[in-house]
Amino acid sequence: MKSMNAVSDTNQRQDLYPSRISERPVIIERKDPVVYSKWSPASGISQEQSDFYHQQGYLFIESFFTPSEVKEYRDELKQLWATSRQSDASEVIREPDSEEVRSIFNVHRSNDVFQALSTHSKLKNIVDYILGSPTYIHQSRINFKPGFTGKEFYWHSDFETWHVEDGMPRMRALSCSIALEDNYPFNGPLMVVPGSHKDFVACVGQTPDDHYKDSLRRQQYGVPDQDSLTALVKQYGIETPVGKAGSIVLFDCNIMHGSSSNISPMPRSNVFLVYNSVENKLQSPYSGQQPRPEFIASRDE
Ligand code: 6CS
Ligand code: FE
Repeated sequence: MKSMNAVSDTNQRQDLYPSRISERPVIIERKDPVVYSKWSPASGISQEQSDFYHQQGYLFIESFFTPSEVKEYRDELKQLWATSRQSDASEVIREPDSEEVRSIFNVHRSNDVFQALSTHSKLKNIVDYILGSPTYIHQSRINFKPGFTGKEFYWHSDFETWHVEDGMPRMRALSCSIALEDNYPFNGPLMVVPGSHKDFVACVGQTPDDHYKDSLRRQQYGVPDQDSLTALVKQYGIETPVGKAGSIVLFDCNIMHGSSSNISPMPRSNVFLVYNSVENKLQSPYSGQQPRPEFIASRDE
């Protein structure tokens, strides 16, 4: 019954950001705001920072968390890493070519420390300001990128996947990446194409069923074609916002981003928290396929 509803929903509603439908890539202009509230001194960031986020689609904040908070999160992360190596839980995602742990999903529900982190008031205040409403966690994960062996995340817009595979209707979500190790230009940090959040790159190719089982190890569908990427990077360039453990990067759901593998000896581990507006709850996936599991895309606050 559920899938019948999904199909009729899909037939009736308008898709503002169609992707993985046409055989040719197209770039569609963003139809949604970036910063949803009017700035005030209570917003948690300065007006300059808010304007920067609006223009560039991301914001880097150094020393956002205190050294003792960072220690608490890092100790917890190390424990999780150790226990998850033996685990066969579906929340634990392995590297594409080995059994090393790449990501652990759903940590805001499965772990008390990360649950508390996800509702950290200083962070939530900024997120709710940008998205202009109360928010909830759409996805949480820890990404490990150990020295020498940590693998890349190819270029993508998160929103493209969340729209097509999870049924997120509008661009009213953002990610917060929290550095738990020092990030350098050479240990596979996040790379963003600043300003690209204003363009939606519709991707080619049909989504295979249960795509997430492969895509979370190595994404091959819902990635932009090389000509579109070249055009974006020619226009906007690439930035690598890096800083010490405890720094954060807030980035819009549609900014083009990725990260390289880590052949340096320095590990890179981050916590990713994705917040979505309560006004932007998930519907049935725009692909018409089955929704991904709850541990990847929350349908329940
Ligand atoms: O699947 C997701 O939700 C996220 N993970 C990947 C590898 N790409 C899209 C999105 O960022
Ligand atoms: Fe991403």
